Amino acid sequence: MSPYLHLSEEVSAALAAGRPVVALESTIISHGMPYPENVETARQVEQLVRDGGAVPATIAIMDGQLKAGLSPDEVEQLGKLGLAVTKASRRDIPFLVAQKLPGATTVAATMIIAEQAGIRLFATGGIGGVHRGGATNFDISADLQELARTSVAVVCAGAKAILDLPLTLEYLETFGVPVIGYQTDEFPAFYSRTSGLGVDYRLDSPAAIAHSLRTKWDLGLTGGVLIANPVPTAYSLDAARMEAIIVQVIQDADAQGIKGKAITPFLLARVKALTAGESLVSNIQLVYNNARLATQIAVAMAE
Ligand code: PSU
Ligand code: MN
Repeated sequence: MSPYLHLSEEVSAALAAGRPVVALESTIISHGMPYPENVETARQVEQLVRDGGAVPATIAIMDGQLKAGLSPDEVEQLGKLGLAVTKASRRDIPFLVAQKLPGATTVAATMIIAEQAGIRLFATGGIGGVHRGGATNFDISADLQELARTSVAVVCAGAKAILDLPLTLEYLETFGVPVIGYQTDEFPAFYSRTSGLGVDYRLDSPAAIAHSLRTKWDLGLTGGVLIANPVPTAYSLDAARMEAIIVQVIQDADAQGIKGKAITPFLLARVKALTAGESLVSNIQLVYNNARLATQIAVAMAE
């Protein structure tokens, strides 16, 4: 095991015994939601994973180590520091470790650390993707490249409608990343259950998903898999209404010259403001829903 990797006792014991473990990211804690909802959500997600019979491994960079499994104090720290913690993707990992600075791991960085730890299932809210205008501005999340190369399955509610969803799916197709729809034929759009776009394979049970994942990796086909799980109906927001809000917030970002990795957190916060907090409620519920499904798949894979 890498000397930089630090597993909590609980995570380490579960992995050694072949018991199910679910990875969770920390950018969503520090950059994706406001305090204290972020910390409350992170704790609740861990509880849901435990209730489902798996061990949660929240992942972050701290004290010069890649950590899988955080203490409640560490989660609190990441949530309170918020934007003061560096948003860490693949490129950032060595510098944060070398300088012993904290890093909130994105989907990409969380996948890397999960794979090193031997964790195959990861639950989040939504992945990064090709941004609108991506064909000319090249704003394509490093999450997509990570899905192409790193063998971890990511359960998400699709990609946020702030992105260009058709281009995001094209990109995944080019890099051989399968997109599974859980009990749906449609790729969900994060706050909404529908996008008008399809998935590659619809699978209706955690066991069927577990079987496909095992088969892919047994075949020697390395790389990630995207499992798209629509937000529960009760928390789904109207797609047309969200589209109008998103067009507005992207204009705000352009007008304020927001660039690079600051864009996603900026857009999320603006959407929350323009929906009077409704988007945050929806965001929290879809994360819970994804944690439950990832746990069921992890349990099925351990059987
Ligand atoms: N989805 C959320 N909230 C978030 C993110 C995704 O509901 O905060 C984060 C994830 O950590 C994802 C990152 O990896 O946004 C993508 O950022 P970028 O577009 O800069 O690659
Ligand atoms: Mn970007």
